[in-house]
Amino acid sequence: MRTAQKLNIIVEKQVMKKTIFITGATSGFGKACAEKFAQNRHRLILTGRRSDRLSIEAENLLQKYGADVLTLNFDVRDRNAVKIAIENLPEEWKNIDVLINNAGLAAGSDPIQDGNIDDWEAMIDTNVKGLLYVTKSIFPLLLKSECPHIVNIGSIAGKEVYAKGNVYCASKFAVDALTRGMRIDMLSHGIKVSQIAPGAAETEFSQVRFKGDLDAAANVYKGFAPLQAEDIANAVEWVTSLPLHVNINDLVIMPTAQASPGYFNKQL
Ligand code: NDP
Ligand code: 8X3
Repeated sequence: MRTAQKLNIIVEKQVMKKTIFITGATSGFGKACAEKFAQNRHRLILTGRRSDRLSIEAENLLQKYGADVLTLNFDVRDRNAVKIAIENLPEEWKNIDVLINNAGLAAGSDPIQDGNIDDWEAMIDTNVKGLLYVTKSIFPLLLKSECPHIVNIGSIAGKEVYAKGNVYCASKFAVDALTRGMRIDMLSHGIKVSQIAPGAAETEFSQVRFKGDLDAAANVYKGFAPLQAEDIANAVEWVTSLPLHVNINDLVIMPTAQASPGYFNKQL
């Protein structure tokens, strides 16, 4: 039997307890991933800007699953804050197996000619530059892992553009390109790099996009069954639990009632 095969079998048998670093864990997909991984007894580093939510979540996961959770409070747009937070991780948290680059947002929904420049900057700085800052800082810590893996949360918006999606779509096209580029550059380090690209999912995403207009947000999901955060957490869990020699490069997940951005089977 070849060494790689033997190693696979050993790792699979051990049902490894991994350390999982999740950005944007205060809501939506990131929070659902935290719950899923805590349930499966992994160690978690949860990050986000809303420290009150992080504390409540860590306590909740401890009570429910006895989960070992560290919380880090930073804005992914702040490159120094990202670097300092990760450099100053306690020694026992410096072996990271899985990075889930999830923090992100859409801000606004306007034709590009009417676009708000602050919105553009928020999306590019968070979805693209934030992902880069976190990845660069976490990379050396992944090298100590026996099963290093980066999962980028892209979007169907990174596959096809839609009306008024312009800059958000561009930022997610960038995530798609960066995922492919990372996979090539990190190949020789044995790091798996995957992208999960969801369609419409009911989280706080649309509340953020429409800046707290709850009616506009609810309207997005009217008349069909959107994805739920747990659906994406289940996919992330599956992608990160495959044998060492198997990588899912790209997983596009849509609600059954959505064919592509803008094409829905709505029962209104
Ligand atoms: P939510 O708004 O529910 O969650 C977004 C998370 O990102 C929050 O935890 C938020 O934390 C964090 N975040 C946002 N900006 C920053 C920042 N500057 N620094 C640190 N953390 C930040 O949305 P989703 O769960 O839906 O979104 C998660 C990812 O999935 C995003 O990348 C989004 O683009 C993508 N996506 C969403 C889809 C959907 O339809 N919902 C479909 C396809 C992809 P906090 O505010 O506390 O900092
Ligand atoms: C979020 C999904 O279709 O609103 O990335 O862009 S969509």
